[in-house]
Amino acid sequence: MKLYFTPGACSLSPHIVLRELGLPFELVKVDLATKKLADGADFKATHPKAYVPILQLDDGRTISEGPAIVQYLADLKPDAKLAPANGTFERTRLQEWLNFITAELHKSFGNLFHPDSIGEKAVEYFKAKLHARLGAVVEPALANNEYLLGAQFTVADAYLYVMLTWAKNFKFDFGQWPAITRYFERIAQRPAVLAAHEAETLAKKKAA
Ligand SMILES: N[C@@H](CCC(=O)N[C@@H](CS)C(=O)NCC(=O)O)C(=O)O
Repeated sequence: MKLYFTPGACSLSPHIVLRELGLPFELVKVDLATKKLADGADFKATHPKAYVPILQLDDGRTISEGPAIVQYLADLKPDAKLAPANGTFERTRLQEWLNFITAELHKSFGNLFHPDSIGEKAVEYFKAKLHARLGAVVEPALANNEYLLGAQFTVADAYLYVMLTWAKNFKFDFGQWPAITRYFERIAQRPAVLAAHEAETLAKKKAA
């Protein structure tokens, strides 16, 4: 499998999941500004969406959309329990979280990466929205739970963790969220997460 990724982007979520599962994979770096791969190839030829993450299977088929990719990966190794079994209530709960993260957090954070295009008012609007979602939804969900679904780390935690790395970079005040702080620190120490960060830092340093 190949994971098309950009260092520090939302593709870090499936990257972590691949490492958690111990699956063999190749990282292919994408320059999102030029939509080019490191060898100069056009990323649009891999997938018309031309955004990361894209997972390419060994038979050439591609999967886009982070929440779909991580569930596909988790189902390859059900014993690792990164996703509850399909058809169960718990699986629906996982999908509820994945959809919340993608629609309510990811897309609002996405806007913050383009302050010049959206303007100061919109930046303040999306920051306030994110603070509200994190404070009112995520913090209470983690107050008595190690992970979003309880005691088990799942693909939703890998995705939320990436959102929290962005919150850190945008200097959100974690002091107001003790449960989120403990959660973030716990996940940051997982060997798969450390290895993914190391690989992405290395890739970032390499010339495009
Ligand atoms: N709906 C997609 C969104 C992915 C996305 O927003 N990717 C960003 C990086 S975090 C990207 O590639 N942006 C470049 C672009 O939109 O052209 C998903 O959930 O996977």
